[in-house]
Amino acid sequence: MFRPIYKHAGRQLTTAARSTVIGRRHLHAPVSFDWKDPLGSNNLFTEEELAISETAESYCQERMLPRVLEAYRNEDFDKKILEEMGELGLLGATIEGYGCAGVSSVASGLITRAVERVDSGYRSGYSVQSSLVMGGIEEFGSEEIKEKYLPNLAKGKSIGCFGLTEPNHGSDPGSMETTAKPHPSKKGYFSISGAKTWITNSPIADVLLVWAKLESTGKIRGFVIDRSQCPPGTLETPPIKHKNGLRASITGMIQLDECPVPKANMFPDVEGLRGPFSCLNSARYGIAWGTIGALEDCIARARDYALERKQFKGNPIAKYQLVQKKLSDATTDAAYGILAATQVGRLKDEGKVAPEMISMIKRQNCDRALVNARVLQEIFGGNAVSDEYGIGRHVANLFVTQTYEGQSDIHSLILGRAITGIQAFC
Ligand code: TGC
Ligand code: FAD
Repeated sequence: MFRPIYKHAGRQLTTAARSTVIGRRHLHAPVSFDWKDPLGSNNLFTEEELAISETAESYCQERMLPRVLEAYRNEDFDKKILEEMGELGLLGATIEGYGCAGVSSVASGLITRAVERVDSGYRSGYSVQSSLVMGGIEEFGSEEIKEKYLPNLAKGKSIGCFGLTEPNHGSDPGSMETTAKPHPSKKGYFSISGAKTWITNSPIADVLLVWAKLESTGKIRGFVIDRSQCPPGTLETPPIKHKNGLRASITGMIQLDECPVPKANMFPDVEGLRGPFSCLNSARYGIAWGTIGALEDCIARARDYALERKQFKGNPIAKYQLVQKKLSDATTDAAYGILAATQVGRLKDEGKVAPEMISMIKRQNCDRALVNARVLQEIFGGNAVSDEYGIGRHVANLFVTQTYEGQSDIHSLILGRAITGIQAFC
């Protein structure tokens, strides 16, 4: 009643082809292990994806990395970085048209990984611009809005921010208080009032994608607010200073006081949380790639350090088993993380991705990156405390990545709901 497996194996192949395949298996030269790509994920990428990754990695290592230490110390985001990324076609890279490159989701993941290998703060600026703002406008904006804003956002000539979180509503954005109602004196305009907080790029943003409840329906709608069109006193974006993580990124509030916004700037066809969460799907997917880039940088730094630092009879600390275990754990989690993100990226482009898959890789990769980075930090001993070794910066940043775009426990609940069918949020 059971079919022996040799009858299935090679079923689609002719006998001759099958014996060639089997023969080839034996002819393969032994493959050496590459600690930088432990499970050979590079074999899963197309030539185009590998070329895009190389461009992004070269730019990030040659142009971004030299700036990051000072930027982090001074809590300073150099907005020219977005312009440089725009020149290379890296912004909104999956979008077709409007000056964007139209690459695969895996290619965009590889870009994100390259950026976050340098710093999560730079990746944050990049993700907000590309996935949350450009992605949102591309998915939900009218043609007029797309043509007006996407080309300059793609060049990094204008900067975007995404306002969902409020002072009283973070994990639960559905309870937001920001409202939009018909403007009392400007026909064809809404008047938007409310406050958003912890908003990446807000102090320097030209284009603010803000989510607010329409007073008449109580439904959440998306509004593209153009700073240049806001009368004085109706829009303020004060920075939030003295952060202890993500210091190379700029973060602030959005304060709206009866801000007039043209009705044409409201996303016409999407209402409810589906709007912001659809944008978040892409951004969360990107974070899953990015955090592994940060972890890979921690691994490379820790490995170099462990090979150079000598303790006890002149032995490099890399000789000791406990140190090796730390490197093995981190390298394994990084390799698994890339495979999972690649799989979800492929499914995304085939239209076969469920949001819970994205929750799974966002949660897992952020958590594993943070845990492993924190353990690798121990390899540096006292030097871990010096910012010049870079590891402490990644650890502080990775705490933030585990918190924003849905804190990890929230993603556990999203997964728990999908697994059990029972809602645990409230
Ligand atoms: P819930 O009942 O689950 O859903 C409400 C509506 O939204 C739809 N939906 C989705 N649609 C598309 N993609 C998704 N991932 C979706 N998730 C939900 C859902 O189908 C439903 O649609 P409809 O048409 O039936 O109304 O809503 P809930 O209020 O129970 O949600 C609970 C919860 C916890 C899942 C949600 O609120 C949540 O995810 N909270 C986390 C908040 C969050 O992620 N905030 C991110 C702020 S932005 C940010 O952090 C940017 S940082 C960027 C950087 O610097 O890199
Ligand atoms: P809370 O919602 O108050 O949660 C606090 C804790 O309680 C968390 O551990 C959470 O998991 C837990 N918790 C809450 N509810 C439950 C529950 N039902 N069950 C179990 N545990 C629960 N937002 C934007 O809109 N745009 C941005 O660009 C942006 N950029 C950011 C940049 C930085 C540097 C930071 C730090 C945040 C940014 N955020 C942004 C906000 C971010 O998305 C929120 O901080 C995040 O969603 C968590 O919300 P909260 O801080 O209000 O925490």
